[in-house]
Amino acid sequence: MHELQTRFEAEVAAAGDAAALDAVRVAALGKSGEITQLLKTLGKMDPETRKVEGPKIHAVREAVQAAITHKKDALEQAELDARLATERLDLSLPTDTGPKGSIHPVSQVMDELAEIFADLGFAVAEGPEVEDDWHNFTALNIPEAHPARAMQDTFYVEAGEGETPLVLRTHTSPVQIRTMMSGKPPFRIIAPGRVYRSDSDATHTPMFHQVEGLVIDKNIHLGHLKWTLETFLKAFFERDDVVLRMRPSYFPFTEPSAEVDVGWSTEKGRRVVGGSEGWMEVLGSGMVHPKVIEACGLDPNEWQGFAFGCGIDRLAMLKYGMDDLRAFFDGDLRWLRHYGFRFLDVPTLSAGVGA
Ligand code: 2U9
Repeated sequence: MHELQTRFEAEVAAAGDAAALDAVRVAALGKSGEITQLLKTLGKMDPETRKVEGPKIHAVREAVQAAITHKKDALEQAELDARLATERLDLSLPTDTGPKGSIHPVSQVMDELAEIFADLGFAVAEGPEVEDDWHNFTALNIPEAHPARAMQDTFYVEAGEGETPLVLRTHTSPVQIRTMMSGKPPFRIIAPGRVYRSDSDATHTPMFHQVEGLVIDKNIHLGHLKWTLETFLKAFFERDDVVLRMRPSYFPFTEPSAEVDVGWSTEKGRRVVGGSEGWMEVLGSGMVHPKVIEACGLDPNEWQGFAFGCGIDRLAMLKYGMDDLRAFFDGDLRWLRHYGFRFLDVPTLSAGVGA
């Protein structure tokens, strides 16, 4: 074996770290390294000698290069092994999380509603916010001349020549219409979401949130409606002393219709839901009008049910004590920090209704 190969291989083997190994590489294969210099002598050799010496010198260069590469890998592996053996990360240590956002009370209440109604066997249904006239009004037995269709209540979306007029949905009822038309009864759904009405003052915003519920099955009656609303309101307000009063009313899409009041009382100077000092209206409800069931392609003699609707923003105000609806949509960080919820806040009813 060539003397240079023997020497450099020994030096490579002795190199204890990357720096030492690189020094050997420079000494052997660098610009003025010994093997590089030796390679340069090839040019001055006569062809016969070069033929014999050339392969030998190249073999030396390759062997030393291979030894360096091999040693480099071994050193890197050894370094990694050493780090793995000494460095430990404690993944359970708390981290610096930086600024946090919060859950808007409307989202929080929507989650609470979904959870309460899931326990009662209801699924959550969703649909478009830009609706056609048929799904928003006609199918719900709201006649052409009904005031709800008037320009001052409904936001109309400009339609082109011959196009169906579109509206920003004025309630989430079209979601139930779509669900009934695309699925098979029985139905048990809630439809939470944004709705739009051309109205603006301390208690009305042009966009607000509603939740509506719908049950369609055989032999459903007003008793089921009352029990469901009572169970829902007790669970939502987290009190057993929530009392309900149903007053006859009128909605085009329900017959009979009832407005639902809950009893309130005064605690620490605040009016809270529960008790019976007075009444306040929280919901509208009724048995689904046979014409609505028929419009969805079902036989009203076979299928009937109940529906209800209520404002989510109002539910949030009543439960969490806000007094100005407009603040819900101002995006004021101080308000959100005060009334917002932490991400991991779980609804208090995770144990289930009736548990
Ligand atoms: C279908 C059939 C019937 C939904 C209903 C109400 C009564 C109601 C208002 C409460 C306050 C809206 O947010 S609010 O202004 N809603 O009074 N809503 S019954 O009835 C339906 C829905 C869908 C297919």
